[in-house]
Amino acid sequence: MNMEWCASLPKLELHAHLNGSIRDSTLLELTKAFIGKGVINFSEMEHIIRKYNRSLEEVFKLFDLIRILTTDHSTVTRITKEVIEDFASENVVYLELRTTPKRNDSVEMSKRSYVEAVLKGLRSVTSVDVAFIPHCEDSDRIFTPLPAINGHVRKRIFVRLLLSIDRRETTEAAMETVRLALEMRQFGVVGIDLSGNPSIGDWTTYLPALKFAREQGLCVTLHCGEVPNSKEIKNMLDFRPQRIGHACYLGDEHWRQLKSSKIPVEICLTSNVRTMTVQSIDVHHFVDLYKAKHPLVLCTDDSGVFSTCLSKEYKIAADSFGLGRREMFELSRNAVEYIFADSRVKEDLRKVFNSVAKSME
Ligand code: 6MZ
Repeated sequence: MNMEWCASLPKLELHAHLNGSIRDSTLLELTKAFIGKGVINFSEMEHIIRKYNRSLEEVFKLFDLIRILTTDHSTVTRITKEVIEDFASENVVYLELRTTPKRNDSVEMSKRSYVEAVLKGLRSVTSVDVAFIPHCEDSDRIFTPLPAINGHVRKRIFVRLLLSIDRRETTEAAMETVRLALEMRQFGVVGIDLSGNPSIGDWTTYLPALKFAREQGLCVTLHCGEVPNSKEIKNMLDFRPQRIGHACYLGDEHWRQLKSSKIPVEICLTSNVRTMTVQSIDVHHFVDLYKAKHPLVLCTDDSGVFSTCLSKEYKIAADSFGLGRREMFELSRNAVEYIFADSRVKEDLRKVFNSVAKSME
């Protein structure tokens, strides 16, 4: 599949972690700024950043290092801005960006001020139009091309936020994140994600917070089956989240349950192959789910950490599974139905795809 075509296709990104999506150049620049402070070892950090295949455990070590580099408000704002620009530049028309609100007393950061720094990042994007405040979008605006300036049509992107609960947190900390998400709904927070090192913690710790989120009308997505843990996978599917991410270590019984539940799956091909949670791309469960017409969406997970982008994930899927342009277009279009934003946004996105479909005829 032609990479240019994959890049030009309108796409939706529903599984992207902010701190996993930092540009390599920014990460190295931030690392250099820490040289001599005795906090990190630059050559070790550079080696880890440039390493290709990493086990899941190594990936989480890298996240701990990244966390050290991105602990102040201005860096959070900067990386948010860059991540939005990068997704928009490859024609992502809707992005659900997830991030774990963090408290850092040394820089007077609370979970709330962390999210405010993310929002500042969204507001500071100038190279593309960013629509992130619900009910503020003019429904005609998003798909009607603006007049070209110097031959360039301004790109537009819808952005919504998911607040992540890290599996290292306590029940109370998870509750605080959910309460924050509820307060921040007016600024485009639409849901809660459970993520973090899947070998750590027991997900029932977060169940009270996840149930509360759902009762209050927030959508929930869970990292499910990144490691073999049959009981947890079953319990997560029983919970019936609005979406799940990964779904790598599901047994026959889980597959049956998943398929009958129709819970959409966020598929992260490169991430799964690089962290060896699937043996190789040709045995990836995408094929089984796709053939079963199960709701699924291609995502990057951590475009920075895994040196990928959404267009590349589409190309990999097309090349690995023998899908043509029509199938890839429909795959992208179907994702509209699985977003957490409201029906107005869905309607606008359907129009985007309808107008592109017409131009393809
Ligand atoms: C589980 C993951 C992840 O939240 O600091 N994260 N959790 N599985 C994965 N697959 C490889 N990739 C990223 O972004 C980084 C955080 O997202 C979660 C981890 O908790 C990581 O620390 P934020 O913006």
